[in-house]
Amino acid sequence: MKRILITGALGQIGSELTLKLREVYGENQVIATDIKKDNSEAAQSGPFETVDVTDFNRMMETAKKYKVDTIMHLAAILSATAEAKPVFAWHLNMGGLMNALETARELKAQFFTPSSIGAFGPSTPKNHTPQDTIMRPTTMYGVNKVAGELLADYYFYKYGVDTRGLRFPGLISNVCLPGGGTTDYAVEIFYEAVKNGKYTSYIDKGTYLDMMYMPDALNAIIDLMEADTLKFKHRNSFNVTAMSVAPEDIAASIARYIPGFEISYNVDPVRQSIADSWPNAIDASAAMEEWGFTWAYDLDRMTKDMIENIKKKK
Ligand code: NAD
Ligand code: AKB
Repeated sequence: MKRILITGALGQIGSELTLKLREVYGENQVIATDIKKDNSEAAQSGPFETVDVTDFNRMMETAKKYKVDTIMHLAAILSATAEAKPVFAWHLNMGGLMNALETARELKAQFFTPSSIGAFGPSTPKNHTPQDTIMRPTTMYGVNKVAGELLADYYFYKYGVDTRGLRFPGLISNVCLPGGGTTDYAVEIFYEAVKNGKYTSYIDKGTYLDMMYMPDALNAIIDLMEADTLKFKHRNSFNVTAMSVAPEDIAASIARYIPGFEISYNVDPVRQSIADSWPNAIDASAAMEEWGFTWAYDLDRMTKDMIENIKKKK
């Protein structure tokens, strides 16, 4: 049975991943950590420790205390915040990752960290973006993600750490709101649709980006970590996606469930230029072939579920 330490466990992914892993492996097997503590279920439903990932000694002490054999490193700042604070982003995203990898090396733990479609850049092929392709991102977040993928590969080749990763698209969810990302609009739009029946998008119409619903993202993490490595040609990180959509596609899907829903645009130049530097639609065939990646939610199925869940919270 795995014993897993999660960093950044109270964020958009961690708040749901912690609960899912506790369901699968048992509540005491999953140690949630974050720089802050709150009243969320992830912080309350099993072991929780306050850990700042830039503090190596604290991370190591916590990992040893619970004798963990798996580290899932989520703590990071996302694309828009990283663009506003590039030096801080380097310090947190790269320093935190190095500390987490060193902890995994010393404890001989399996290791997961997410990369992102943000690892690609304007010279990357925009459509059917291959698994192995040009990666020259023009954002600090993208630079961190490419460097992170290479560093995780290095820890595998040099030290034999079982590192694995996914290049996530924008993740859409309804438990913890995202913060500081470029794709956050694709979550906000659902909350505003339920609350006000309209949404002003900071990303322009016609901007296609990959997206995925959180339940599919959580299953992808577990499937990847449980996968037999026999068929692996890659490790860090696999392209995964469930849909390629523009704001008007999400709006049209919402209008099927909330008649009269309206979208308007007030484009934020910073986040728009980040979005424009990312692919329209990535190719996830390596993940499908090497460990059986699959997904359940297309746009309409996700929209229905998002709206039902957000309405329940009202
Ligand atoms: P998030 O911003 O929602 O959560 C990050 C968490 O890290 C927060 O709970 C925050 O308190 C914590 N944190 C910040 N600084 C910390 C520190 N110094 N020490 C410990 N914890 C700290 O982020 P998320 O969306 O859950 O993303 C998690 C990972 O997944 C990141 O690496 C991100 O780049 C990646 N990712 C996310 C998405 C997405 O759409 N959410 C897409 C692609 C990749
Ligand atoms: C962001 O927009 O920064 C994230 C991501 C796609 O990595 N959601």
